[in-house]
Order: sequence, then structure tokens, then C-alpha cells
Amino acid sequence: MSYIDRVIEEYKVKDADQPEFIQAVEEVINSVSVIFDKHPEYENMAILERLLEPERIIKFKVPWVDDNGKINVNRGYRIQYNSALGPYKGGIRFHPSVSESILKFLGFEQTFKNALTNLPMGGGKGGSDFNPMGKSDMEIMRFCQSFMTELYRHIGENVDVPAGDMGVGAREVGYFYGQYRRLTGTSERGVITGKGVGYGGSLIRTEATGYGIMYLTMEVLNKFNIDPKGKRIIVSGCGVVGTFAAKKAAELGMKIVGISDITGYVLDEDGFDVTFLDDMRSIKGKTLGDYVKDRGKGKFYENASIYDHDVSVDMVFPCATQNEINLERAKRLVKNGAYVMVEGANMPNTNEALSYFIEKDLIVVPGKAANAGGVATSGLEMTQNSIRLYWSKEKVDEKLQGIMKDIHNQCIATMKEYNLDEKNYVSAANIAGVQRVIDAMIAQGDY
Ligand code: 2IT
Repeated sequence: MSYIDRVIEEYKVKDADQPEFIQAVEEVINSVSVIFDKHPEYENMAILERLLEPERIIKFKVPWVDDNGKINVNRGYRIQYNSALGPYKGGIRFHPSVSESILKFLGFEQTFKNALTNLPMGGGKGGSDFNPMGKSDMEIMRFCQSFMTELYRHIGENVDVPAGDMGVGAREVGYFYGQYRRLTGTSERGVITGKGVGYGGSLIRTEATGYGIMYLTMEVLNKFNIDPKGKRIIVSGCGVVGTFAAKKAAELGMKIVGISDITGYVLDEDGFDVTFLDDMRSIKGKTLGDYVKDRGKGKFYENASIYDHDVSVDMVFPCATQNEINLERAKRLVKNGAYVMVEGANMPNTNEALSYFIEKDLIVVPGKAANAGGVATSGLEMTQNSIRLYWSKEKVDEKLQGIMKDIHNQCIATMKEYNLDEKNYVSAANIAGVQRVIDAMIAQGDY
């Protein structure tokens, strides 16, 4: 049995209760087998095991008082995955599905994503099974404060720098930062990113993940001489990622024929009016369900997945959450004409779906390359905090574009070096990110 197969089998037994983590491991490791073919010495050095095992998992109790005076307890986690390239860096997710498995998959992916940005950031991820839906602002504040009361001793601008993820935005980051500041008596701005622009946040951080997806997509389309204008696209997810991806897509002339949020999806042959996304962000309680009434066009489908609907499409941008597209949905997308798949979310495709897209010769761009603009701009926020200066919107946007271009160049260089299929950005991104982390670990005698 090969080294890779042996280690994967071992982890399937050891972490049998962690399906998402095993899924991410199989996806990444199988696609970087050429590295291990080239470096047989890595087996004796236990490089794979050293990559797979998080440096540290912190698990803690988060007690909090709701508005009725009732005391609740949730589970909090911070996974400090790999610090070979810099302080642990990655978001905090609040969602009922949060578990060690989900956070390990996210932290593992984050490590290689951060490596691709070429900024000094290791990989980490954290979160809680707390469900923020329907909670009052004060409940959210008390929860964030309690979470930080445990977490603060484990983080720092040179140690571990959290940020937002699903369920955690600027409001939550503000409460986290405020509690950190009070507990430590410092003004250590760079301890967390995604802060409000008024107290240390970076311009463009909110838009960065979505914009970055489209900047990278433009590099890819350019390579294949595909004009974005008029292309029929689907964007799933109306969180901060999907929203700004959709807005940038519209700016680039793409036609959003379908878009979804947690309540359902809208199909609009005329092209979805992205100004409605501004309404959704500014008016509490507004969802896609109001689109038809408000804009007088399109059709809304409640409580159903856009990927179960037959709609002719050129490019697909899943920006919601993990495992949204399974094999059956992948087959439908291909049947309906999709030839570009750009992952906006982390691991939105099951491994079967991803393999199917590659087998069917789609251009496939993995999340760790496509959505890296978010964490990259977090890196730029850390830089601004360190130099105690703020950059203009234009400057941050220009740097973001430069980083996405560089990620594309790394993928192209890796495709050439290893003679890979030029539509397969999955292997290229995985190889480039994984090799950078391995090199740093070896150089630092990291064992
Ligand atoms: O998945 C991600 O890259 C994020 N949630 C952003 C992490 C960050 O540190 O900005």
C-alpha cells in the first residue's frame, strides 16, 4: 500500500467519527500524490501525519444567559492547525452543525489556503454549535463575551488571529474584540480581523471574499478566452460571500439566472437584480422570498435547492456551505450545460461531485484558491494594524487583485511543473499550498 493510502486508512479508523475531516483529507491528499512520488523521503519524515494532526485543539464551555434569564451552555472550540507559515489564522463559525469534524476540515483547508496567499499566516479555525438565528443583539453580545472569556488566553496578534465565518460578522467581531481588550487591558488591534472600519478594520474586508472569487474567475476566463458578458450563472448563498460575488459578477456583465438563500431560491431569466441584495443587507427580515413582489419579476421557490432545478447554465458559484452539491446535483449541472465550477464556499462539493466535474472536463477552481481573497484581506488588515495606518479602498482592492492574480499564476506554474490538466485548478492549488507548508515545516525542524 502506498504511503498516502496507508495514512488515509489510518485516519479513517482514528477519526471515524469525523466524516467532513476525512472527506477534506482524502480530497487534498489524493490530489497531491505527485509530491509524495517526487519525495519518497517524506514517508520516514512522517510529513503527512505532521500535516494531518492539528498542533492543538482547544475545547471549552460557553455558558451564557438568554433574555429570559435562563442559563444556556454551548461548546466552543479553537483548532490551532499549523503555524509553520505564521500565527494561526482563520475564522470563527457559529452554527448548530459545528463539531470537531467540521472545524478540523475547515482548519486543514485554511492552512493551505493561507499558504496560497503568500502572506505570513498559519492555519486555524474555531467556532461553536451556538445558533445565532433569532437571538437578540444582547444575547449575541453575552454569548460572544463568554466565548472570548475562554478564548482570550489562547490568542494574540503573533499567536492566533481569529476572524468571522458563517454566523460571525462585524457585529460579533466587535463584541469579541471589546471583550479581549477589557480582559487584557491592551489595544492589540491585530488580534482579530473583520473589525469595524471605525476601530481598526480594513476597507474592502467585507467584500473581499466575493470580489476575490470574481477576480480569480476573470484570470481563469481570460486564460481560456471566455468572455464573461452575458454568461448564465448560478450563485448559491446570500451571505457575505455570495452577495459580493453576485454583485461583482453583475458588474462584470454576467447574468445571474439563479440565486439562493436559506429560505429558497429565485430564478430570473432577465438576470437577477443585485440591488435587491443591498435591500436584504439593510432591511432586517428581508429574504429572497420578497424579490418577486419587490422587483415584479422572477420566480421564487420556497424551501428547495436551486441545484434540484433544471436551468441552463454556463458557470456555477456555490457560495453557501459544505457539501451542497452531491453527485446527482453535479450530473444535473453538467447536463444543463455548466462548464465552469468555481467554489466560493469551503468544500461545497462532495468528493464524488468534484471528481465528476473534473472527469467531465469542466474548469474547476477549488475554494481554497477562489475564496482566499477573504483571508488575504484579513492579512492586509493585520498589516495595517501593525503599521498603525489605514489604506484607501482603492489600495486594498488593488492588493487583493494582485494576490488573486498571484494565486492564479501559482496554479499555472504548478500545472506546468507537474504536467497537470490545465482545467484542473484543484490539484494545482492543493499542490502549491501543501508544498509551501511542507517546506516551511522541514526548514524549521518542526518535529
Ligand atoms: O474561510 C475563510 O477563509 C474565512 N472564514 C476567513 C478567515 C479569515 O481569517 O479572514
